[in-house]
Amino acid sequence: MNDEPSTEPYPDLEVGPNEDSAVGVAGIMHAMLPALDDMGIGRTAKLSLKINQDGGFDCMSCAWADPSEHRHTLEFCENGMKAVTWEATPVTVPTSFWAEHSLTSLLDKGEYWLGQQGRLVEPVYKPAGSDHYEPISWDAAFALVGERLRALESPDRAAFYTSGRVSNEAAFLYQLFVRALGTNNLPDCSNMCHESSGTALTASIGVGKATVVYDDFEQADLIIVMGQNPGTNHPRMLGALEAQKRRGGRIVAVNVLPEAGLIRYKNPQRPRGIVGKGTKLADQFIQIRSGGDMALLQAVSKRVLDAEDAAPGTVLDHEFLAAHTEGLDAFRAHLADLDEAEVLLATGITSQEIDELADAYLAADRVIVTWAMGLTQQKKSVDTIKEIVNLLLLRGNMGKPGAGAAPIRGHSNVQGDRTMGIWEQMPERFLAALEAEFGFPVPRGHGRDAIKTVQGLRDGSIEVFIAMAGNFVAAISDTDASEQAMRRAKLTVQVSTKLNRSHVVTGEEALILPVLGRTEIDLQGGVPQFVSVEDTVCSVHGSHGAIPPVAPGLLSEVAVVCRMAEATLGGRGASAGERIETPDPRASIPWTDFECDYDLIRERISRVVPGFEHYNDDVRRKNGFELPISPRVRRFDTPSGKAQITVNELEHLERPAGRLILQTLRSHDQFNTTIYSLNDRYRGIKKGRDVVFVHPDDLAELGLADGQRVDVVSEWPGQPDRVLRAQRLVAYPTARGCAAAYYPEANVLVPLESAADGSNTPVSKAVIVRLEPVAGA
Ligand SMILES: Nc1nc2c(c(=O)[nH]1)N[C@H]1C(S)=C(S)[C@@H](COP(=O)(O)OP(=O)(O)OC[C@H]3O[C@@H](n4cnc5c(=O)[nH]c(N)nc54)[C@H](O)[C@@H]3O)O[C@H]1N2
Ligand SMILES: Nc1nc2c(c(=O)[nH]1)N[C@H]1C(S)=C(S)[C@@H](COP(=O)(O)OP(=O)(O)OC[C@H]3O[C@@H](n4cnc5c(=O)[nH]c(N)nc54)[C@H](O)[C@@H]3O)O[C@H]1N2
Ligand code: SF4
Ligand SMILES: [Mo]
Repeated sequence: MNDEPSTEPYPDLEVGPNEDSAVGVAGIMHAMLPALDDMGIGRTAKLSLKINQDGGFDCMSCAWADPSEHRHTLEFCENGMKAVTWEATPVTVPTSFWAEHSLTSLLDKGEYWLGQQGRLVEPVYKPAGSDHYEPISWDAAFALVGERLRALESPDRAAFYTSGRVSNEAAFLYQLFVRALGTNNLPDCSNMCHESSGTALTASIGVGKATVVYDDFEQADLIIVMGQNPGTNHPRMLGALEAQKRRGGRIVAVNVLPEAGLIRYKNPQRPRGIVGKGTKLADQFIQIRSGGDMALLQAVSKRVLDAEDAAPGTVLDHEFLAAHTEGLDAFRAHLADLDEAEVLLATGITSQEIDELADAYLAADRVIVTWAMGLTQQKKSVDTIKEIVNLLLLRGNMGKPGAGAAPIRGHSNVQGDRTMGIWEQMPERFLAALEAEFGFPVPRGHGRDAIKTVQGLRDGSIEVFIAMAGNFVAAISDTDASEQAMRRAKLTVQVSTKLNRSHVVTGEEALILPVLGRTEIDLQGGVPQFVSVEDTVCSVHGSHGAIPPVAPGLLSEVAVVCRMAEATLGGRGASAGERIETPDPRASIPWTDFECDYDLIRERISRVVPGFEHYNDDVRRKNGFELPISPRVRRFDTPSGKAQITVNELEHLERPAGRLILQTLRSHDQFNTTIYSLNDRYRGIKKGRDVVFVHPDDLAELGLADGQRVDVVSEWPGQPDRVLRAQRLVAYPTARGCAAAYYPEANVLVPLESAADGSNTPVSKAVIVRLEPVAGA
């Protein structure tokens, strides 16, 4: 470990009461004023009218879907506007910056400051032994990448990270390049995010995606929102929830925290949202103990089965179960022994609350369950999500309008990236199709995921790390260990729009390759190109840049991939740096053509990826097209052809005496590692991030007080303590025994070894910590 994990001190921190409603005019004002300030009126107006519109650009923030019909003139939310403003700022990093700032000096700067420096506009290179980046030409930069990759003993000694903002077109070419090079080392942000959802859903229903479309939300009788804070992270989802409420639907929120957006919503598009109290959203709010969801779901399923026993033939959807599922009997036998006392201990709620949820479930013909990180970043995430599927299947809540499973994705194109092959373990079907289309032997062994990449960097088996977007060292768990590992790399390359921590913590040699953002017009040979993305309900549509690039000479992500590939593979071979004998098909992948005309990329995709057969036509349709998802038509592509009702051993997190279970989460003014401002309006925090939220009764029990400063210490057997220094305690209505602190700062506390069973996702939502008062504070 480093001696002192770095956190920024915030001398002006203010703590006020938390709020119980989200958005409204205040929200839009909060977004528009900084936008006007940073971008000016012309840029702001142009971008506001183009965001999420047909023929405009896709909001680069979250993966929430756009309405299929009836779009508003202004079709975005507060946090979408913050993301646009952050990217489309006219401020750029000047050439003098690199000479003025050593890497060592930049280590003291936080993500907020780094982002404030503006857009990256020229490629820069840090030679081995130097403490500074310096400008480098594009050609020299690509030549260097090619040389270093070809010099590797094996392509498996490089890892190629992707963050979920990357377009389908760039992602497809990137994985093509990586597989042509000869490795499946394609870790991505999904490994830290919804991997658990993909793993569970694929096992249970044969596909790792949502089984609902946009319009299903409005038609649901009941929506259960679990482990998700939509008011901040998917704000326009509140509009869909409000629409469902207006049709008489019910909502149950299951969360550790009373998040404002789950309780009440003031829709700025409707008069009531501007002047009134807004719409009450959650009919029932279940304040669950961290990690208690599996117990809750099993307990509800048991009540459903009991109801069936009491009135045989009337409760379960027998027709559906018989035709489309297997495993019911074993499930029933397993739940017969469910120990209610253990459930109550795991969830921290009462039997009556569980009854109420079960009654709501039984009363509804159409149920959707949505979830996000509160469920996926737990030790037992995969089994928990399988229990969601179990519950839904019991009453046939899949493959009918208004019903289904809906993991709500994070990054705006994280799902599309996976569809395009960004995954270290793509299925054989995809790899074979890629091989047939391009004619080179595609590697088959599984590659490295995010955690295994850090382990490879640490033990020296990964020497080159290349990242398409993202901020890997800040996003991955165990910051100190991960940073130390990254420093062992021979070369690190970051393809980015703005500065972040991953540019500062580098390998021996390092490159930053700046790219166009989604707001910007992408001209190739004078012809504007567009890209495409897939949202959380598998709808694919185009994204067209709206404003001129912030500086001349920036390349698109597609161009960067093409040139990197050309410089690496052009006539040269996959393994051991050997020359590929022509006509090796790898040497003839037409990278230059792809760079000039993105239709050519989509044409190749249409021959490799199912659902994209008419890509170039379909993507040009108004509002794009929907991918076929088998469970929506009650087809389950599991080995037996049936949806699996699974048996999962109940396990919950034990909390040792004097300890708390800490979750790491997002403030309202950040996008992952990007910090827009130091405020977290709904939770009452201003001008600072060095806080830890704890229940007042737990504070009292631990002999601590609101306002006091504490070191937050995480423990892992056999390892030295990990410490987040001097956080201000905030008495907060979280579930008892649970605490919360902001990600990415709190990543210093998450042990690399602490990962979800089956998905290897870092357990970012359940870190056992103790709080130690800071002397004199
Ligand atoms: N503005 C903005 N939008 C974003 C992002 C952003 O950073 N900013 N990030 C994007 C990305 S990549 C993602 S993945 C999503 C993340 O979207 P979320 O998953 O909503 O993000 P988190 O802030 O991690 O919030 C986790 C929620 O789960 C709850 N929770 C924690 N533990 C448990 C538990 O054990 N059980 C239950 N039931 N609840 C629990 C927390 O209290 C919190 O409300 O948002 C995306 N959208
Ligand atoms: N403790 C803890 N850790 C977590 C989480 C948590 O809840 N708790 N959440 C996890 C989750 S869900 C995720 S998804 C990961 C996120 O991990 P990442 O996706 O790696 O992180 P981001 O902060 O989204 O990446 C932001 C950077 O992307 C670059 N960027 C932005 N836009 C573009 C673009 O258009 N093109 C290019 N090339 N670059 C761009 C910018 O340089 C910016 O600094 O973090 C994970 N880590
Ligand atoms: S809900 Fe998500 S995608 Fe939609 S405008 Fe808001 S931030 Fe952007
Ligand atoms: Mo995410």
